[in-house]
Amino acid sequence: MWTRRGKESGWISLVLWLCSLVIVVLTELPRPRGVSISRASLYPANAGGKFVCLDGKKTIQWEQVNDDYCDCEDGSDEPGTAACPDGVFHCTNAGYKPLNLPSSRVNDGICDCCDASDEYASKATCVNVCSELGKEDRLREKQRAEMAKMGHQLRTEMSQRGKAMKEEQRLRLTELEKAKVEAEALRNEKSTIRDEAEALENAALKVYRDREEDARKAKLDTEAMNNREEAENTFRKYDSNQNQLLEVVELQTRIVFDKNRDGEVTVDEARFFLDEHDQVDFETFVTLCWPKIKPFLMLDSGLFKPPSDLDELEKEEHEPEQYEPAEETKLLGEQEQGYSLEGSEPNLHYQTEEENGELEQEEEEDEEELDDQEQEVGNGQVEKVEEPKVEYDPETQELIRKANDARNQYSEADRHVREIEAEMKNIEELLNKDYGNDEEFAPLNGECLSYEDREYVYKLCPFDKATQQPKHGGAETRLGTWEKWDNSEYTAMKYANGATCWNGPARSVLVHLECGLDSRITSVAEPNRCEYEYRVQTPAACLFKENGNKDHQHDEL
Ligand code: MAN
Repeated sequence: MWTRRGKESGWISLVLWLCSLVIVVLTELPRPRGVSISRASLYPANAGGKFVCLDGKKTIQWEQVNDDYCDCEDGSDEPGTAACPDGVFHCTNAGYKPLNLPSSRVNDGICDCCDASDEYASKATCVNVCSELGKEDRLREKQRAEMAKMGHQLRTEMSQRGKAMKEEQRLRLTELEKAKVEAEALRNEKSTIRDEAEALENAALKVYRDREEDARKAKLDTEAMNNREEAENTFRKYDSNQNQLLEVVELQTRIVFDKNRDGEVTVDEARFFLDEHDQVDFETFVTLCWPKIKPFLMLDSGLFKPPSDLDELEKEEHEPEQYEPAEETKLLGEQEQGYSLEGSEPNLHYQTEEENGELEQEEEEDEEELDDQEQEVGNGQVEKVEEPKVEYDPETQELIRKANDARNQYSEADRHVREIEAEMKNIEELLNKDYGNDEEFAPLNGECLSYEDREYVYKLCPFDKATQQPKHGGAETRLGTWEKWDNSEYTAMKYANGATCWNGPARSVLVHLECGLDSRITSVAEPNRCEYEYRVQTPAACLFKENGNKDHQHDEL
């Protein structure tokens, strides 16, 4: 009596035996040489001793089939010889893979079929090696299937990790959404506190600002008054006949107005300073003439100096004076050197001793003013100098401190909101990425694979970028940024918009994905300039189908 297991193995043996019987019967199925089993029915031996060419154009005697003479136009009467030019010879190759050959290879002295059937009448000594080849092939197929199975297992693990990672990120996103609401509420609170503190600070500082503004206005008023007073003094001094009018002749006696320094003040020179009038009253003098005369006198006193004067002045300090100034005026170094002043620009360097005294005092004041805002540094450049800090009363200081504190706290709260938003954006991008049918490619996100050839180190950071780094120095080149899957089967990725080639396109990479037990780049090529192809193996690409995994279906065995 058979046990259950015994019964099962008995059935299996029976099925196998029957299969072998079918195989033997099929292999032996009578048919002309070079015809496959599937086409045997096209060559019926019992058709009244006739054969109809497969294109139906001609009927010949059955004996003419494979008689080494081509009768049919389509070559169908000579499947087992080389007689017809377009004939096809079929090797059964029992135990291995069947093969169709161009019939010209029949008996050509080269063993094409592993069962030696193509060289039945040649000198070639072909041996039937189909069984060995079949064995090797089956072993290879078995190993491939095992690898595919293992790869599939690894793919499943990757898919589980990918799904878990996405789930984790979804949870994190929910957490962040909540945290964002809280952080925004805190930021609003800090914003209100800051606004209140700033309002108090502003109110306190306004007192100081108003004070400063009043001081500034007062200073301007004083300056205007001083200017008018100065103008009035100058007017009175030059109005020698005291008739309250300043006339051309009166200015002509003042050598300071000798613009071209020819030793005489001409009518034109005097009229220039009187704004082209022959005489002016005080009000006209203040508004129209004083603005011309004052800078002229200031320049004359040495307050404004042309840059080239510096050398001359330095020289003057070391050389004895060679020219004694005239009674009322003192001639500075520039005139000694014949420094010529043309046009209307007030460039003269004459000044009265009296003027000199007044203006020196002004100069000192002005220098002090300059000290407040700017200071000349070594190489003649002017550097801003901070105005002296206002001393605030303790209460204002406390309000400023509180406002600063409130501003800092607001910035901190705002920074926190922004950090949360940035993390949310990253997660959303990650969740929206297509990582394959089962998220199997997700674990590759964030990893980088590299590959070295003779010249470069190539990198691929899946879903991010592909790069190329020269091994012997030089900067890394971006070959492309993740663009998309290149097909719906998830077997090719596209990285585009890399660094542009000189006179060429932007670099790009096509990544071919193949099944492998680990993830790595197996080769890199540049088939066209700046167009790269990576081959990458990864378990994520191992799609094992129980029945459909055989690439080569044996149609006969
Ligand atoms: C570099 C590399 C090469 C590329 C040339 C194009 O040398 O990126 O791969 O072909 O530039 O000029």
